[in-house]
Amino acid sequence: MNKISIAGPVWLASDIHLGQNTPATSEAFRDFLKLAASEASALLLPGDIFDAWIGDDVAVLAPPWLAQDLMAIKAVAAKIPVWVGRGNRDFLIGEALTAGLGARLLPEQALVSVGNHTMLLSHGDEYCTDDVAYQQFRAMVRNPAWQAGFLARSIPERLTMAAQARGESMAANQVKSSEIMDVNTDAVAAAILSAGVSLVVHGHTHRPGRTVMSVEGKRCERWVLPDWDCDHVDQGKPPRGGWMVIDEDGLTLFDLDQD
Ligand code: LP5
Ligand code: MN
Repeated sequence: MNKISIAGPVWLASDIHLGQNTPATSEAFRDFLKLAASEASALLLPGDIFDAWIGDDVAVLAPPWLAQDLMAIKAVAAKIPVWVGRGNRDFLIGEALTAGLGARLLPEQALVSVGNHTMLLSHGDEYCTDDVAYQQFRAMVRNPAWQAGFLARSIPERLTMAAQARGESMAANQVKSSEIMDVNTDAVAAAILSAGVSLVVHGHTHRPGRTVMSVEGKRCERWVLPDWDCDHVDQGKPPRGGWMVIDEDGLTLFDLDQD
């Protein structure tokens, strides 16, 4: 297991889902990054920073919205260590991007120690084992041969395929039960036992908060990071998002409007 030891305060955020049609979310994220640069000693972004990442080559001739967000991440990485992780929508992030940002690539699963808190950190989609259709999709797109074939296509072709996949995913999610789209407790317990920890942190499920569980008689905690969306106020959805701070006081979740 990959181990990362960092002095606090460490800030974490995931599931921002940055894209060209969500300027308010991008702006809120850039404000967050500025705050992190001045208040955190390190920043961890464990997945789904982007709504869809089709390959690191898009960063070379990035459209303005993306260039602005990448520059903002780069500016933080010039001040504090930044780890960028892959989620189910940006699993194609590679070392070319992280190197360009002056950041580091977060391993799929990492043991992160901050002071006396040691946690198993990942995006979290691997725990959704009841979602068989998703796990099949995941196995397909994580296959190196599939990835090489996809990356060999032109950028416009990849953009079209990504939009199609997003559309199909959203349609599929409409008819899935809420339980299926949450983590499977046994999968989390197995990961806890295998990593030898009592603390798990992840994103992906968009159900922020803390769950206490017992694993072979040991009290364990699972913390979930929030997702972000500041662009659907017109549909009656207030701006949403937030992050976690880990310091000597332990783990704390902050909402966007609480800073
Ligand atoms: O992302 P979210 O939160 O809406 O739902 C996820 C799971 N869905 C996904 C799929 C991604 O959203 C797709 C975007 C990837 C963009 C990257 C670019 C690479 C392009 C890939 C081209 C093939 O991760 C969803 C889970 C949910 O989380 C909760 O855990 O349920 O899983 C699904 O929706 C899977 C579906 O049930 C089945 C697969 C649908 C995709 C089909 C792809 C068709 C590709 C056509 C290309 C021509
Ligand atoms: Mn996700």
